[in-house]
Amino acid sequence: MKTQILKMLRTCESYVSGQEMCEELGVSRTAIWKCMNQLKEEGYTIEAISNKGYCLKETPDTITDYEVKSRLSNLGMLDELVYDQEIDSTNNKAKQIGNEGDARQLLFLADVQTEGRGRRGRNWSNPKATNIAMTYKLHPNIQPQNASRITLVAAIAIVEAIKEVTGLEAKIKWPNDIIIDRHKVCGILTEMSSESDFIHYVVVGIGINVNGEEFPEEIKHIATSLYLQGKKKVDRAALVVAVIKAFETYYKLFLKTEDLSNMTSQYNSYLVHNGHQVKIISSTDTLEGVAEGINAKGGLLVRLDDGTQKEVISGEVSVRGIYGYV
Ligand code: BTX
Repeated sequence: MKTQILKMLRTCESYVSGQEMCEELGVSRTAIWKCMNQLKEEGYTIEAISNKGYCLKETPDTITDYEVKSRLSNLGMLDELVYDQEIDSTNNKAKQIGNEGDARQLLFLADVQTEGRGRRGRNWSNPKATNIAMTYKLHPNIQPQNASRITLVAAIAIVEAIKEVTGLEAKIKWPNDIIIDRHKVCGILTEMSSESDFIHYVVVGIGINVNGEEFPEEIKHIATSLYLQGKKKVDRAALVVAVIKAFETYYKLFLKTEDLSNMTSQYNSYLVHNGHQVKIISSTDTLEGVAEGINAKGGLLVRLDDGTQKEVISGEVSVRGIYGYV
C-alpha cells in the first residue's frame, strides 16, 4: 500500500484527498491514515490539509522497495524488489533464495551490509546507510560460459545512471570497477549457479559508494563516493531507478546475442584504460602493453610491446598511474 500511496502523492498535481485514495486503493480512511503516519515516522514530510487532502513535501534519503517502486511506472523484467535495512550480503541473500528454487527475477536492495563481498573472497565495505547495495537474481536462457559478460553490461548501465543522476563522468576499470578521478566508486560481483549447459540463476551484485564522507583506513586511498566527487548529496532512490532502467535496456540487448556486440562502442568509450599502457597481472605471468578496448566477448584487447595483439579474458588489470598504489 505504501508504494501506491507514494505513487499517487508523487504523480498528483498538488493535493490528493483521502477519499480519492480510499476509492483508488479500496481501503478504509483509517488504513490510509495509519500508512501516512508510518511514512511520516520514516521521515517523509506529508502535509495534510482538511478539505484538500495530502501533499508530499519531502522524501527521506531511502532505498526501500516501496520508495523505489513508487518512482517506476512498472517493474519491467523484474518480478519484485526486496529490501532489507541491514543484511550480511545482498548477493548471499539472492543466492540463498535462488538455491531454494525461486525462479522469479528479483532485485535485492540493502542500506547496510555486514559481510559485503568482493571478488575472490575479498571484502566490500558498506557499513553505513549512505550507500547502495543491490543484487539482481536473473534467469537468463544463455550459455553459462557467457554469463560473466553481464558484469560488463552492468558496468555500462551504472556509468550512464551515475551520469544521468549526478552529471559525473565515471569510467570503467575493466572488468568490474567503476571509478571517478582514479578512485573506486562502485564494484560489481557476478556469481552463478549452473550445470554444463543450463543456468539456474545469475546473481549480479552492485555496490555503489553514494553519500559516504569517509572510508575505513585500509581503503581510503582507493575509494571515493559520489558525494565526495560531486560535493552534493545524491538521491539514492533516483540512482537505483536509473540503474534499473539502464540495466534493463543493455541486458535485453545482451540477451539477443549473448555478447557485447551491440554495446562495445559504449563500453570502450567509458573504458579508463583505452589507449593507455596497462599491466596484466594473472596468476601465471605479467604482461604489459597498450589497451585497445574490449571485443564482443568482453575480453580486453592489449597491444603488446612486440606488436602482437592479445585478448585477455580474465585476470586482474592494473593501470599504471590510475591508482595511487599501482
Ligand atoms: P573487488 O574484489 O574488485 O574489490 C574488493 C576490493 O575493493 C577490496 O579488497 C578493497 O580493497 C576495495 N574495497 C572494499 N570496499 C570498498 C568500497 N566500499 N569502495 C571502494 N573500494 C572498496 C568488487 O570486488 C565487487 C564488489 C561488489 C559489492 C556488491 S554490494 C552488493 C553485493 N553484495 C555483496 O556482498 N557484494 C555485492
